Amino acid sequence: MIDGQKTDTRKDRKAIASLVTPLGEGGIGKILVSGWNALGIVGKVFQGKGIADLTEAASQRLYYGHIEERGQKIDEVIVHVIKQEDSFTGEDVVEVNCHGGIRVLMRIYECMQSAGAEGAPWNSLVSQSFEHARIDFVQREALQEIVHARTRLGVKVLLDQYAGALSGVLKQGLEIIEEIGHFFREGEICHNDTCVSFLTKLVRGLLETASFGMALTMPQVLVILGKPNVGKSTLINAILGEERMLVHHEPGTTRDYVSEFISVDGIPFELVDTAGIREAGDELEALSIDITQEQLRRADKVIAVFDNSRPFDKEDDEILRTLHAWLLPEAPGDAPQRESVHAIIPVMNKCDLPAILDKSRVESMIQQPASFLSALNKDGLGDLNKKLVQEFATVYKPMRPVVFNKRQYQLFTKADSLVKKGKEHLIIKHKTDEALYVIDGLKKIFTACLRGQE
Ligand SMILES: Nc1nc2c(ncn2[C@@H]2O[C@H](COP(=O)(O)OP(=O)(O)OP(=O)(O)O)[C@@H](O)[C@H]2O)c(=O)[nH]1
Ligand SMILES: [Mg+2]
Repeated sequence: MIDGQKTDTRKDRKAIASLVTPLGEGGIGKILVSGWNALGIVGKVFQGKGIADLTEAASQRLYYGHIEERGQKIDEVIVHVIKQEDSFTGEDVVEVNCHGGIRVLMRIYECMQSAGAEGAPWNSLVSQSFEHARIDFVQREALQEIVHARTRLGVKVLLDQYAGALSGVLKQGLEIIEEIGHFFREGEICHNDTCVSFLTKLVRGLLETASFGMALTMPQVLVILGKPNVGKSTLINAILGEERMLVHHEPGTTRDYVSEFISVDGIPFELVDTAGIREAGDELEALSIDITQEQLRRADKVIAVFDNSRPFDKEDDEILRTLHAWLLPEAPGDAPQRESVHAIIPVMNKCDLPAILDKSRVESMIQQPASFLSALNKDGLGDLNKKLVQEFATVYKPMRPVVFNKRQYQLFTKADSLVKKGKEHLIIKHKTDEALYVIDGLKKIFTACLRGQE
């Protein structure tokens, strides 16, 4: 009876068909059909060479043939059959490899739907895999992030998390939590102090990887700010290594903002050039300054550029005031939004010319040592790059567990404060109730991280 019910729910669920390659011109396109009856569905429209009925296909085999609808050939294809026991989704999978191109791909996609599959985005396959416990929630998140990764390092770290680096440590943590819990419930001898200190280190260690991991999956917005003509666009060109930004000796060259993605030691940034801030002379200038302010609001970091070859003036002062306002809390009473330590990087540009600027005016306000460089000659960029990534441990070791999104970060922040608050209870053996409360809380957090519940 129970078995019968199981089979029914399985059969109630429709197979899904997903376009797993982008719709566009290309040598090959791929559609995946996944579900208990995937072979039957594809079999309705597949005329294979040497195989009359696709449901009799062997797992992990390729079959050549055509997709046909009402006797009309739609495309020449190679299908790859992967039976449930071998498949990523945990259900039977048929990969239909056809020619690339919007028309062919869409037509076959429609055929699969007429044959009984439900059209779904590619990440539904990842969800199916999660539902069948082929992967846990952290692995699912890693897999979904890989397609958005901007740098090679990002892909590497996410692939390791998909392979189970973070999940492994979480499972290890759960075992330790169980062990400590067991001690309190049964009063058995265990090396409790060692367990607790191991757990504390584990949570702390994971939390410390979060800024690195989140920087990989959510590129920081890096805004270049400065009064007109200090060399902002030249600096961006130097960083990008190409003449992308419009540079001109007249102040006010950049009117709109331009952004580009860059990688510094594998950490992605969205680099935003802006119009120089100063008192607006005309309406167009006022508009470009508004656009700069708007970009500033979404900035995670600011490179504040000053001209080292000219005296500090009212316009530079305006930049310092703008930066000061940027650091302030959004509403009175809120915590400051940004830590000034890593958020503002002062840059003295045009160091190929004699130094005139009084740098102490800048450094005293920003409280950061400035980078001295010449954007024109591409001199001194190494120091700036170092400052951009100084807060991230970019020397990555294979299979290191890394916290890589906000959800995980928030869970570990909770775990960290729980461990901190409950540490004494966990070590002092007679405070059983308090200890069990902490243990229960930690167990919930670790489980939520692995299974995806709140
Ligand atoms: N000597 C020297 N000149 C530079 C340097 N960097 C930029 N310049 C020159 O300064 C002028 C202005 O450069 P831009 O990069 O357009 O300056 P900007 O800050 O983007 O100016 P706006 O877009 O007008 O706000 C150009 O003539 C550049 O060639 C430098 O390091 N040394
Ligand atoms: Mg410019």
